Amino acid sequence: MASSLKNLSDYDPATIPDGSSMNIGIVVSEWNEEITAALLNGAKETLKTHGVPESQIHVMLVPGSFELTFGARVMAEKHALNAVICLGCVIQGETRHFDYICQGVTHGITELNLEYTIPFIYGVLTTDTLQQAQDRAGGKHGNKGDEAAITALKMAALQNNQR
Ligand code: DLZ
Repeated sequence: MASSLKNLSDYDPATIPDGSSMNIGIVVSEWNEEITAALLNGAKETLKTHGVPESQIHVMLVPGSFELTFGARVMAEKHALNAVICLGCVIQGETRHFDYICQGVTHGITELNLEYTIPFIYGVLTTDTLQQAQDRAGGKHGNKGDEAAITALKMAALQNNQR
């Protein structure tokens, strides 16, 4: 199976760090809300499954995926966090907007990872169709929100272990 088609919710629970002492930010785009709400739900449930209390999960909404970078920066400045998860969904339309938004948010999140000492996780779906997004937001390919939450826990633990 192509790696891009692996089930995004598949992981070995034994390898996931305990999140009970972690504070995690989640920034969510309101564009394609049906999809991003499912990503948010997946991320929150996965964090809670691995011990992060609801009170230590901080959620912020932003208008679109392009705004995820700024939202994540505000989140990092406002709370003492171990990681920030960025969730969005960009669907290819008939305009070049898709390319610009994808490039902008990818570059922005990369910059945050270089600038700050906590990890910023890329949980943005970039698909050709709504169906492909649905398949990756709790559908037949799992949920990218789950994958982003697992990545956040692993990266936060990696950083803690280096201190
Ligand atoms: C403008 C726009 C378009 C056309 N498509 C999407 C999309 O598929 N997914 C998404 O998250 N946001 C989209 N946006 C909004 C931009 O991300 C941004 O909010 C606006 O360009 C304002 O900066």
